[in-house]
Amino acid sequence: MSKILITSALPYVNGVPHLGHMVGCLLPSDVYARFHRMLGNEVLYICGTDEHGTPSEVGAAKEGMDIGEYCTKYHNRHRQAYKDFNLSFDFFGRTSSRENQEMTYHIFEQLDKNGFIEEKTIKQIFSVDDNRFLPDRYVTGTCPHCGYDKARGDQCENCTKVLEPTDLINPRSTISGSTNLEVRETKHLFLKLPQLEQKLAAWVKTKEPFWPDIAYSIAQKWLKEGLQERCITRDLKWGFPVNKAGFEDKVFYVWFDAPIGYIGITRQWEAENPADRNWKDWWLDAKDVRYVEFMGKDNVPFHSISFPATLLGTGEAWTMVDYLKGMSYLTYEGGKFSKSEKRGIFAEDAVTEFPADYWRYWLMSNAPEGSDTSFGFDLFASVINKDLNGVLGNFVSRVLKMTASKLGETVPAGGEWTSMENDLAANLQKHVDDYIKYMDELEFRKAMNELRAIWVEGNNYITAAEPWTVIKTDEARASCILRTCINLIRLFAVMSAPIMPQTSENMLQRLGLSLKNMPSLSGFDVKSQLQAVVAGTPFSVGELLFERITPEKVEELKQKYGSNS
Ligand code: B3M
Ligand code: ZN
Repeated sequence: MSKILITSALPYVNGVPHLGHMVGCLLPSDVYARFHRMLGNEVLYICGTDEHGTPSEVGAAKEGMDIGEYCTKYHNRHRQAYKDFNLSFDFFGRTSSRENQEMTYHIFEQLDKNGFIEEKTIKQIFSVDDNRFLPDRYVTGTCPHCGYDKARGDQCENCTKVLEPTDLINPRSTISGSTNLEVRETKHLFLKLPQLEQKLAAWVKTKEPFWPDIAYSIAQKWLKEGLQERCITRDLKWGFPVNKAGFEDKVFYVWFDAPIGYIGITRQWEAENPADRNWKDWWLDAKDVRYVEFMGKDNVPFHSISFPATLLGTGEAWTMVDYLKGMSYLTYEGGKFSKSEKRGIFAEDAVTEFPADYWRYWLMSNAPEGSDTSFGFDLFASVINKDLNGVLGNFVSRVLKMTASKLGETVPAGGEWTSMENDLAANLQKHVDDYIKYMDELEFRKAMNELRAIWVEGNNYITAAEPWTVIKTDEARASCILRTCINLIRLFAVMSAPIMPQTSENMLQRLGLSLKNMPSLSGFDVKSQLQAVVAGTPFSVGELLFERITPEKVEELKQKYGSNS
C-alpha cells in the first residue's frame, strides 16, 4: 500500500465555480483520489478556498459585508457545490485558518533566518480617495500600445502587453473610479529567488523523467530566463499581518500563503481529530508519500517554481510535488463563462438540471488535457444520449428486464462458459489493464476511451450471443449468457466508479451489492470477476439509469444559460 497525497489548486473564494473550474483541477483530482482508494492505497485528498487578496476585499465591499463573513458565505457555497458534485475531499479547509497562519509564519521565519528575505523600497500607486495603495490590477487606464481604454495595470487584455501601472494613460482606481492617484514609496519584503535558483534547478532536474512535458518545460523556461526577486507582502488590510518588526501594517501576498495552505489545511484536518491524524506523516520528513498536484496551466509556475523554492529555502524536509498535472481551459462555446453576463453553466445550477454523474462523465470525457476544449449543450446532449443512455444504460436495463421476464428475478443457473465468454474475458482484460494504466498515468481522456470500450465489449457480446433467440431452444445456454451479462453490470460499475460514483452504486444496488465491498482494482482479474455474482442471487430491474436529453430540453437549456447557436 502506498501513501498518495493529492491536492487540487485552491479556488478563489470570491465568485462561484463554473464547469471550467470543475474540470480544471477539482474533478480530475477527485477521480484520481477515488481511483487510488480503489487500488487500495492510502489517500489524503486536500482542498479548500483561497481567501486572501484584493478580490475578496472588493467583493465584500460590493456586497456591503464584513470580509470574514463574506469569505464564510462563499466558502460555504463552494463547499456545497463540491458536495453536490460528489468530490470526495478528505478535508476542505480555508487558507484564512489559524492553522495556516501558524504555518505561514513558521515558513516565513525559516526563510528570514536563512537569509532569503530582503527589504526593498518600491514605488506604488496610492489612491487618495480610497485611502489605500492599489494593487497593479486595480489600476485601470488607456493602454499606451494599442489605445484600449480598459487596460489593467498589470497587463492589457486587448494586446496582451505586460504593463506597469505607471505606463497607463489617464489612470484611475478600479475600485472607486477616482483619478486622484499618487505614486508613493512603500517598503516591502522580497523572497530572494535568485539565491535559491541553483538548488531549485537541481531539484527540477530530478523531475524530468516524471513531470509531464508542459510542467517541465514551463519550469525550465522560467529557470532559463533567470529568477527575479519576488515581493511577498502587500499594503492591504485583509490577509495575515506580516510577523516582522516594521512590517506589521502589511500582510502577506495571497500567492505566498495560498500554497502553504495545502499544509495549513492538512493541519486543520488533524485539528478536527488529533487522535488518529498527524499532518506531519504527510508533509514533514514523509519519505513514503507520493505527492500529486492538480491545477490549471496558469498556476504551473507558482507550483513548479515559487512554492518549491519557498519550501527549499526553509532548509526543512517538506514533501515536494512528485507529479504536477496542469490542465488547459474549458470554454463555454469558445468564450468565457460569466455569471454577470449569464453565459455558461455554473456548478450549483448544473446539478439542478441533471445528476452530477452526467456532468462528471461529460467533463472527464472532454477534459482539456492537451489543448482547450469547449462546452456546448448540443455536444453535451449527444454524448449523454450516445454513451450513457445508449451504451451503458441500455445494456443494464436490457439485461435485467430480459432476465426478469424470461427467467425470474434471481441470477439464472445453468450452462458453462464457452469460447465466447473466454474471448470476452480476454478482450476485456486488455481494456481493463489499459484503463488502469492510463488512470495511473493521469491520462484521463485515454482512460475514458478505455472505459467506453469496456462498455462496448459488453454490448458486442450480448449482440453476438443473442440470448433472446437462444432461450427458445436452449435455456441453460441463455442462462449462462445472461448470468455473464449480469456480471458485466457489476464489472462496469466497478470500472465506472471513479468517474460516476452514484451511478455505480445504483447499478450495484440492483444486485444487492455496494462499492464498499468491491475488489481492489490492483490485479483485477476479469475472468474470475465475471463469475463473482453467482446463480441464485436476487436482483431488481430498477429504473432507467439515464434519461435521454431531448432537443426541446437542449433548447430550453440554451435559453436559460445563454448560447450563440
Ligand atoms: N487560487 C488561483 C486559481 O484559482 C489560485 C490557486 C491557488 S493554489 C495554491 O487559479
Ligand atoms: Zn493594449
